[in-house]
Parts: sequence; C-alpha cells; structure tokens
Amino acid sequence: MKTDLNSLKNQVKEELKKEGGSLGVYRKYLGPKGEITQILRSLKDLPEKERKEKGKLANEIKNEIEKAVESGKYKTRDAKYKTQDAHFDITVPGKKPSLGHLHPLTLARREVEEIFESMGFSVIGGPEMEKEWYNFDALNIPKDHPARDQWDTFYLKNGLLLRTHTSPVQVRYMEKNNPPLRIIVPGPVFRHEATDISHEFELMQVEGLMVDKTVSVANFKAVIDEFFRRFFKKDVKTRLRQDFFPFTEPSFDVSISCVVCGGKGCPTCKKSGWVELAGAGMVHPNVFKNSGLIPKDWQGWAFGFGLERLVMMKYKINDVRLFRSGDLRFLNQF
Ligand code: FA5
Repeated sequence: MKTDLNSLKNQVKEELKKEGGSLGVYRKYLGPKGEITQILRSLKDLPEKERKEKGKLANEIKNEIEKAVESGKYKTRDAKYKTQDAHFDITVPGKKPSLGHLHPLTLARREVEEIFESMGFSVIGGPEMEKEWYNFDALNIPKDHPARDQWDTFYLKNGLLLRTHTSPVQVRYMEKNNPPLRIIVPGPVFRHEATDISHEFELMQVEGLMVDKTVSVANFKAVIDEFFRRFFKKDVKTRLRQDFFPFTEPSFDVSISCVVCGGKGCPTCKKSGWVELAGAGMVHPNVFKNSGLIPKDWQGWAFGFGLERLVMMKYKINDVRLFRSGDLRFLNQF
C-alpha cells in the first residue's frame, strides 16, 4: 500500500509540473470522488500502524495539491489586478444589460386593439389552420370561382389550408354570437406568393366586423377615420373606391392620404398622394345566410387591412420583408 501511495505521489508531482494547480487536478484527486479523498475516507478502517503511515503520505499529497492550486489561483488573480490597477476607475457607470423588447408588429397590434376596444369592439381570435368552407365557400367563393385565384393558397396534407385572410372568422363568430356585434380579428395569414418590397407570404391582418339592424357605409367611414387619426396621430384623409370582394356588396378599397408626403406625391405613394391599406364593404347576404342569420334582418360592414402596410406608413419603412428578417439593426429602432 505504501508503494502505491508513493507512486501516486510521483504521479501527482508529474501532473502538477505539467498542468500546475489546475481545477482538473484538484477535482481528480480532491473532489468528492477524488482518489485522495477516498483514501482519506478509508483510513478509519485500517489498523493503527498502517493508518498512520498511509494517512501521513495521503495528507502530504493533499497538501501539495492544495498548495499548487492556491498559488496558481493567486498568480492569475495578481496578474488580473496588475493590468486593471492602472486604469481602474470606480466612477465609470456599469454596463447596462441589454433587454429584449417587443416586435414592432406586436406593438402596433396592441395599439390597434386598444383603439378599437375604446370604440366598443371586442378582440377575437380564430384558427390559422382553416377549413376550406370558412376560408372560401362560406364567404361566397365556391369552388372554381375565379376569385379564389386572388388568394394563392397553401393547402395542407390534412385536408385543411393555411387561412389566406382573417375573413373566415366573420362566419365563425356570427355562427355562435347574435348581433348586434362589433369585433376585430388580428392575426397571421398566409399566401403562396412571391415576395417583394410590399408582399410577404406571411402577413398580419386585422379584420373588422360590425353588424346591427341599421349599419351603413357612413358608419364605417366614421369608425375608420377615427382609427386612422388615432393610429397615425395626425389628420389623415380616407378614400373609398369601388372594388370587388365576393363576400361584400358593395365592396371598396380603402386608401389614406400618404402620411409621408401629406398627399402631395412621393415615391412611397408612387406619386399618387394615396396609399391603399385595406379591403372593405357591406357584408354580403350570403355570408349572413352561411352564418345562420336571416339576411334581411341585418346590415353590417367588414374590413381587412394588412398591419405591415400600416406600420410601414407610420414609420416610413420601405420594405415589408424587414419585419421578419431578424435584422437587429432594424428591430432595435422600435
Ligand atoms: C382581403 O384579404 C380581404 N379579406 C379583405 C376584406 C375583409 C375585404 C373584409 C372586405 C371585407 P386583400 O387580399 O386585398 O383582401 O388583403 C387586404 C390587405 O392585406 C391589403 O390591402 C394589404 O394591406 C394586405 N396584404 C395583402 N396581401 C399582402 C401581402 N402579400 N403582403 C403584405 N400585405 C398584404
């Protein structure tokens, strides 16, 4: 046993010479399962003579390792203090840990929700994986209707599709809730489209729906004017022009006077002074019917806008793809 410990001592010496008092050496011999720790633990079971001899040797090795570890520690500590000493200024403010923050689209979505909630609208969600019935048929877009081409669709293997707009939630909500009702539906939608500076294949839409006994286009104009005024924090003009959507009649596209140039004409608005932000219209009787409501009893308007385009206008952003690029130079500005 004595020879064992002697050769262990030599081995340790060699290692200390090579590595110095490293944490690795310390753990190997003096850690909870270290060789020396175990030997020291087993001493109590040995006859006295052997215990004394072995104990002495084991403790010598232990001390040697501890000494090497300690001196190694001080060496690095000293070196550290020496280089810092000359420049150490305790008055320099500490480095602020950088915190994450919300994505600009999340911030905008919350702002939109707050404005509409203050006008009595409820915020509603709906499934992103949708049935063809709700995304198309119930919205008066039967199979083979050419209007389906307007929304290039990702079809899934499970027979569902990724919703191409938030309009299906109109039907889902009216099936379960009786008018009068006022809702907005913010959420992601997906389109099988090539991307460019104003088109993404995933975008955030905000659907709006108001249904009551007597609801008119004038109502819609008042609500949307108030919304734009509060979102852009300035007076913006709104323009409705005739458009076509199978689920509204009449339908219109909603443009606002360009916030960048004030309507004078600039590259952002392609010199027209107007920027198109939403599709809208009066709810088509077939949509009421498909939602289980009696069409002649109700009137309603609906709209759907792209949140990206709204935020782009507000902050003069010239490429929609920046939102999902993960580029911190862009994101850190919000
Ligand atoms: C629709 O999706 C209709 N559901 C809107 C609607 C709702 C009409 C209710 C009537 C009643 P459209 O495909 O035009 O319509 O899209 C609406 C808005 O989404 C557009 O005005 C635009 O702001 C935004 N948008 C559409 N496609 C993209 C895209 N690829 N990238 C970014 N924004 C887009």
